Amino acid sequence: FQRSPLLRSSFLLMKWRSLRTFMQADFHASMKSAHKNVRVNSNLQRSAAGVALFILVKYAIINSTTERIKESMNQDRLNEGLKEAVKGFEIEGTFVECKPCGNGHINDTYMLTVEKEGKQQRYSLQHMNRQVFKNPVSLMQNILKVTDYLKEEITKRGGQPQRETLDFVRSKDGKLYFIDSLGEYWRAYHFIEGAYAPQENCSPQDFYESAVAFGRFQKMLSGFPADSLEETIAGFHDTKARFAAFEKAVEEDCCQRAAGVEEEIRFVKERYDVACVLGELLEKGELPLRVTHNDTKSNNVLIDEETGKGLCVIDLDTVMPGLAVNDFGDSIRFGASTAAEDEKDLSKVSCDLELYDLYTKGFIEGCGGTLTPMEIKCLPLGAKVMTYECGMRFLADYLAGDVYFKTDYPAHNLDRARTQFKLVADMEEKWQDIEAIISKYL
Ligand code: ADP
Ligand code: GN1
Ligand code: MG
Repeated sequence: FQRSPLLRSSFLLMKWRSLRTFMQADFHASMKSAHKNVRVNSNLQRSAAGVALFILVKYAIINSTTERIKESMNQDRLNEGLKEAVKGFEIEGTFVECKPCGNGHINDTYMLTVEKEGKQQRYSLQHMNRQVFKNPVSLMQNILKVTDYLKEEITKRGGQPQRETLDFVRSKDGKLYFIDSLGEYWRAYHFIEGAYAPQENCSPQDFYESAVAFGRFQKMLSGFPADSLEETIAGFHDTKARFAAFEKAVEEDCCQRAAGVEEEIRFVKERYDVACVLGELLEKGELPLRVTHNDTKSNNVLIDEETGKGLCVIDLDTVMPGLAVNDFGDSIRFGASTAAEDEKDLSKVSCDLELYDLYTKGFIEGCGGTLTPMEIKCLPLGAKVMTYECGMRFLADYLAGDVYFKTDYPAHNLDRARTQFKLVADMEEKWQDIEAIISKYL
């Protein structure tokens, strides 16, 4: 399969996706019944279990082969596009290397190095996910408007606009993006040197600095005309709409996975009020609509290696009108957890209140007085809603057959959903302590 393009394309024609979905559902169902069977103490049933296990092993082999073919086909396409994209931008110098960078769930990011006049220069090169971002052109225009505005604000504050916000490299035909021969969209930014993106297990100090940076980002954009931005993903943090999409995924149950996750489905459904609460406060005018980042994981901030301070907020695909409490909340969801987003051992997952406190302090400082008392009061709600929403999105994607988030194994989205629900439950238990933290800042 690896060597024969003919065999690979014929597999593609067989619609590998539906084949895989069918086999996965069948695989899980057979696994369950095989488990039940081996417990029964009759010879006949034992041999039936043997046959079932034999079929299972066969399915497993075909299943993983199909998965590998899918991955290698996608990888081949991506690599081809990458080669074209490297040549598609206004980048001078001789090619040195281009390697994957970061661990986002949506786009594919690379660090490109070229050499010019004996000096190495780096760029961040990104392949946009068209399934998720339906209109990459208006998305790129959003980012240009926001970064142009930020450059002015940074200059006014005496900062360094080239390092403190993203800076596009144009394509050879002067555009903000490059389209490869397969119609895939790519973009390039100047690489911000001497900085790093803190991951989920980062130091408390880096977490705090990320909070200051996201807060400052919010403050700097407080005068930006929100209505000039396109919505890059419709209803991105409309948790009520996410709930409806989740219910649809449960009803359709296209991979027959729902029966195995009844407890998780119940967890989501019992908390419909969590899905509605922020939308209602927004409608009543109790929370203001602002220009927000909407994807505030700590690895979307760069920390300056020399000063240790938050330098630049990156990953601007979802900058849109939104709620400040959601920006706060998404950071808490990711960074105040004691375990990774996909930790399998749920006993390791909880919400660390010291990190919670530290982030609250940094975010409020960074916002520099722009948050209303009601926004500060609602910060814990933002954390709970974002965690609940993210868990619901992971679970909906698991039920839909892993079509949105990148996954490394079949139950990856389910593992992610479970950590989020564990965090929500933990926040509920610690609610009084969390409110005590917030009251210090009111
Ligand atoms: P993703 O959608 O893959 O999360 P990001 O824009 O967050 O994409 O980039 C992924 C990682 O690449 C970041 O965490 C950061 O380490 C690095 N990175 C991206 N752009 C730049 C840049 N302009 N300068 C320096 N590092 C960058
Ligand atoms: C995605 O692309 P990345 O990894 O920064 C997702 C976020 C989720 C996050 C969960 C556009 O972010 O909304 O919170 O995964 N981004 C999009 O880790 O859907
Ligand atoms: Mg990112």
